[in-house]
Amino acid sequence: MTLDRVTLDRVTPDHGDDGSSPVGPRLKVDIITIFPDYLAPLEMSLLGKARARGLVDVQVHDLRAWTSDVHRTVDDQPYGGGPGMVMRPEPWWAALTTVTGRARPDQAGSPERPRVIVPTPSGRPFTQSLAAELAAAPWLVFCCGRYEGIDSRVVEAWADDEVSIGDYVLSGGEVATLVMLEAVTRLVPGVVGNAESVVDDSFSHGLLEGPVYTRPVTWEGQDVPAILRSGDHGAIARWRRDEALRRTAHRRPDLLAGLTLSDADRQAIDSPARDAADRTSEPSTGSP
Ligand code: 6GU
Repeated sequence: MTLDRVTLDRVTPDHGDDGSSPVGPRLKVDIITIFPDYLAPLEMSLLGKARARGLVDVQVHDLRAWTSDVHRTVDDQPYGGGPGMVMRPEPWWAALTTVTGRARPDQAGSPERPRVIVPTPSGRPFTQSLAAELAAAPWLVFCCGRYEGIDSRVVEAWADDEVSIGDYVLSGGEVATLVMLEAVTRLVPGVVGNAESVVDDSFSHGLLEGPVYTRPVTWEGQDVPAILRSGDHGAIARWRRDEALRRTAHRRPDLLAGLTLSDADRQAIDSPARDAADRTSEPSTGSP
């Protein structure tokens, strides 16, 4: 696949049987990067389908289109010295004015203003609740930095959020943007067929999801827990919550701190874990 300046074109809605609206996408996304090819996975899977159905509209822009020198330079040495390079403000400023349709970040009068997000390891944590917030926005712009980051004057002026996807360092914001967009777009109404599967996910209740099973009932000498085959929906719901509580207590005790637990919940946590991974691994320290 060849991806150039505006590579992943805006898609015309096809009025599919999902009831997607002919009035336009639920979510518009612009991504600015020096590596448009990195965003190729956006064509695939659930998000690719959502785009084909016109629910989500994604455009990828090559930052170098807004350079004016023959070498299309996007970086320069950092003031104050130190290793690495910093992304120059000029191409970013020009890209953001074009993509947002605003001459300046604070321009009054333009009706629609996108939420501008800068992925960076020094950002605030990306969480399920931020994903839900972004999924409710009409328009997002992701600015993918490379090297030591983007000149801070651009970020100060344009960014609504600086966001990190975890406590490790990636070489650029592209993969972080893919991660965030996968989490965000599945929350856009109509993208995931079964709305319940979105609600039921790990983190939506503040707990990790417990183990899941399908046929056959016996595999490699291990049976599916009998309770899941009992037809007793109350007992199944209690069992699932107990498993979720035990798993969360073991793997992510930090998540439990923020929850209000019943006596039954506490009892589940205090009884021995039955999950294979929980039996064999060292207890979690609570820090990532
Ligand atoms: Cl959002 N960007 C980069 N470059 N590294 C990261 C990150 C983001 N989140 C965690 N590490």
